[in-house]
Amino acid sequence: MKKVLFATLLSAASLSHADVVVENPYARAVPPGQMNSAAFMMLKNTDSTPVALIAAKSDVAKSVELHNHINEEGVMRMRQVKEITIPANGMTNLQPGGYHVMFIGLNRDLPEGKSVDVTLQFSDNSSQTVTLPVKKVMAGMKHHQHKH
Ligand SMILES: [Cu+2]
Repeated sequence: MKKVLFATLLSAASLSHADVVVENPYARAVPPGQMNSAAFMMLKNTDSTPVALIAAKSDVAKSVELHNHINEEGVMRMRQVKEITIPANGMTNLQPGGYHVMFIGLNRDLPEGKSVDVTLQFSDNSSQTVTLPVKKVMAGMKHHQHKH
């Protein structure tokens, strides 16, 4: 159903998404009551021109943003970014401590073992919906919380 709606919105655009390959996507499991979480994945660009992830959507959270971590004088802070570029014939890794898709205001709990659908929109007007397993994320995640 969602995909049909999306296809209508993008009717004039190419629906091909052969250029970007999404590998190993997952969402971070969080304890019940937690407001925010994040998703990570490897984005591979198989085309000879750069492309960018420009938006992400999901019904799992009230708002979904693209974020990066920036080290400011030794303190890791999250910043919203307009886009995440994937170089020509290259790859960009969304990982804990770096780029991520931020879920703000979770609409439901995210225990390990569940899954989340996220639609990724790219600068070439392509989009794709991926199903992310919810996993526990170990190292490096202390910095990820919105507590600073
Ligand atoms: Cu974030």
